Amino acid sequence: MKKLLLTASPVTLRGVENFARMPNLGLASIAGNINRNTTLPRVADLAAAPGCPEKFLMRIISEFQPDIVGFSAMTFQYQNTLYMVRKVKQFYPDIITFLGGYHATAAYREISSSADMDFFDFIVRGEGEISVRELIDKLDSSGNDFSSIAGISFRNESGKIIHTPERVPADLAEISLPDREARILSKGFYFLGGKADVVETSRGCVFNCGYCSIKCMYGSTFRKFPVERVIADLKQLKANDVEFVMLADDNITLDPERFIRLCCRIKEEGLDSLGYIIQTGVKTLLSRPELPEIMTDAGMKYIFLSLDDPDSPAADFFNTQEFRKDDAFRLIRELRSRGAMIMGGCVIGAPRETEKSLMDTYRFIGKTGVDAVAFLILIPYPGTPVRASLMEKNLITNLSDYSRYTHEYANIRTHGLSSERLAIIVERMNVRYMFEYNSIWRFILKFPIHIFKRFLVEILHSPKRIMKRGIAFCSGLLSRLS
Ligand code: B12
Ligand code: SF4
Repeated sequence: MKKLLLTASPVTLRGVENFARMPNLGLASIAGNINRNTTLPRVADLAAAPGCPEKFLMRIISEFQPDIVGFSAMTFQYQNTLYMVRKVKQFYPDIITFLGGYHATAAYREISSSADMDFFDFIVRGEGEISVRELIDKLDSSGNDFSSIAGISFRNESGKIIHTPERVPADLAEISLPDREARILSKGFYFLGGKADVVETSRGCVFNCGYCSIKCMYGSTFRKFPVERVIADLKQLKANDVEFVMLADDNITLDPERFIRLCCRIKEEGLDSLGYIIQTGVKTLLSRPELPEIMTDAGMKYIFLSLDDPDSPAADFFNTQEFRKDDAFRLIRELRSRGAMIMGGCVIGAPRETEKSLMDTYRFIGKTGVDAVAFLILIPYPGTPVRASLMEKNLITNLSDYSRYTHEYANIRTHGLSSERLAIIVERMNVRYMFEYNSIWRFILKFPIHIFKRFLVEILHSPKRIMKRGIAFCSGLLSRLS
């Protein structure tokens, strides 16, 4: 029997943590799909670790004594993951280490050709459920030839790096439910103060937004889990007193017929008492006029809406979805009148954007009436089309310090705006929006206790940041009053 410890990175963004901390679903899904006769899995999502996450990890390892430790990392988390895997290999050289997730999948060539590969025995690219099962079964057998396992990279016995062919995306009907019982840390995950978890209903997206990492993981596919499997998963969460469920789908309304069927089944099963957080775009939401009513009736009331300005010079460069602005205004009005809270996301930083075009985008978002917005500076993630294009134009100002690949930093410039200028403009847009369009008061009034608690956490953890924000807050307030 092999003991498998799967870990998710403790590095999170304060801005995100202020409203949500979601447990990692991918690791629970791997745990739910390994061979129980050969493997005992545990999942440690270090985002919720008490005290120092690195010390916590070492304690878990000394108690659980795993044979294999797996690390999951998004791009901005990779540097910290590297630090942790080094520690693990230093103290436990016999432990076999896996790296998986988005960064591993997008940047496996870069990682495997660097000294980092000394610390990872295997990189698992793409979906992990079947690769990990096959890999552990192979480790258990006497053979040392891993080249028959699709979607992995490793050093063979003669030291040569082998990348096996890509794994064909799995038939989702064959993926078993996630094993959330395998989680060592199950407390400390929330959405706006309520207990939260994550469920998938589909994987992938067929659009081609140039900044999106999804193609690296799933190619251009859209696969659906059977609706009854989703219902069974949701029932388990409801029985465990979960209040909010993030549906992890990239674009849940891509197939409107199926989405409607799902909403109806949620209602029929009384699962509409849960609050659902979904991600979608204007174009697919507009595809059926009855969608706003059906989805809000089913409890899908927290909507991350991709709201890239269709008239901005960014639209062509990012290749985002086209829609008519009037339709977007009408859609958002209707969703809000049905009790939905809409958080718009708008990526900016295309080469031809100027201060004037950014201001036009700002006004457009203001006119939509969304409850909140995040103006996000484009991140040139490895493996995305925009990275290649911006590299050609020499517009990436930080190519390799991935710890800064969060929307808090500008890692690019435009033809007319330096990184520093872009960062200042975007910070101002985000703060000004809260006051000019009153979104800050809507949140304070709706979730006063949660916001007060997060404010205290911020003061304790990052007094400097809170002071900076406080100054921005006061200047925003003053400009609102003047
Ligand atoms: C849910 C979600 C969130 C949630 C929760 C995140 C969490 N706890 O995991 C929230 C809303 C909090 C969130 C926030 C952010 N997210 Co997010 N998020 C997602 C989303 C939509 C779903 C993740 C998911 O559950 N997928 C389903 C599971 C089953 O798949 P999976 O996680 O990929 O895991 C599989 C494989 O990757 C692999 N695998 C993963 N880990 C490991 C480890 C090992 C050892 C192995 C072998 C295999 C393996 O096997 C798993 C099973 O097949 C993805 C897009 C997507 N569809 O995946 C974006 C995504 C992961 N997020 C992304 C980003 C950028 C962010 C933010 C930085 C955005 C921001 N504006 O600030 C923040 C940072 C959050 C933070 N930690 O502070 C990017 C990552 C890009 C990158 N290259 O790193 C993605 C890919 C979105 C995108 N389309 O570009 N996010
Ligand atoms: S619609 Fe969303 S998930 Fe699909 S490619 Fe664009 S950003 Fe990615």
